[in-house]
Amino acid sequence: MIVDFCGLRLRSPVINGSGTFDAIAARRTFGDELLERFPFSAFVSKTVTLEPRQGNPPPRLWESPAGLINSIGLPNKGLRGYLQEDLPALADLPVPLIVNVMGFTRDEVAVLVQAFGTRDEVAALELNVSCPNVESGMVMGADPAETAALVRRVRPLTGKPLIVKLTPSAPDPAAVAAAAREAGADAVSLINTLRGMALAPATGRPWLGGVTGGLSGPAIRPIALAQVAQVASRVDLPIVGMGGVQSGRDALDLLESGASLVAVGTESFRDPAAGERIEAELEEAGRRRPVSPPRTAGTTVQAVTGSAKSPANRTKGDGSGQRAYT
Ligand code: RRO
Repeated sequence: MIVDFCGLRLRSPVINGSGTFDAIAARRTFGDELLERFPFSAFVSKTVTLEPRQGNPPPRLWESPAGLINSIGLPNKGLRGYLQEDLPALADLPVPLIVNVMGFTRDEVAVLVQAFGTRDEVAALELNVSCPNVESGMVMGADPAETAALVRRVRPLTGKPLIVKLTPSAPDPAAVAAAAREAGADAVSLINTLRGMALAPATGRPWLGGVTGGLSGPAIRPIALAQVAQVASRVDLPIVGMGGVQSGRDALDLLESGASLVAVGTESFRDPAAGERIEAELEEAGRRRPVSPPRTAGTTVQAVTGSAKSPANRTKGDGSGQRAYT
């Protein structure tokens, strides 16, 4: 299932959703076995901001009947700490590294894109314009014009692929995707979480320290499917589809709806090896129900050639947009 995504050659279409798999902690826990059997074909980092952040006060998680509400609040070491401590560790991973960045102003994002966009360890950048857990409550990616202005500002700063992570809360996510494309984005990823809330049973007061949080997991899968299909039908850009993927069938559904890659998120909290399982299930499901040719240029999925365990190589794709799923 070799995939060519924006010039990155990946062993399969299955990657992780930002912030849902801590590769550095997993390396400490599983040792070199993690490198030999890395569960995803590319690794997407947790969001990095310019300055270090503590994140939101606890509690930060609430399990709902079919999902998870998080109010993590972007804890991270900031650009400097990330470059010094995390980037060298992540450069050891056997798959391409996609760094997810977020800023509170366009200038902040520009500094981050410039810094990561010139590093050999980084294969691509994901612009997070969709975090639901910031104090201002403002989400840049809800507005097509704001999103376009951001992409236009940072596009000249790197030759690496720029993926824009969309919010499901935009009135018209396809309009935001179209604006991102016009401004020079190479791909979009969707969906981020949906704002939700839970009350503590004992007090009737909000459970989460951040009061509200982002809902993920199977509860949002139908929304993801609908939004991916809508963006795919209106915008000619490769899509990373995500939202409640738990099985190869779920992944296949997103691919059939127009995604070129699929990201596994909440399921990795339950099973850190979920990516590997879903990759195997997808291969099997794809044999039974082949994916129709894509409507999107810039992505190629080829027949299985060789071991799924072999490290992904980075090569430029031919952008032919042909896809055969066998
Ligand atoms: O850190 C978070 O609270 C968070 C982020 Br950056 C995001 O993009 N989506 C989410 O559900 N939580």
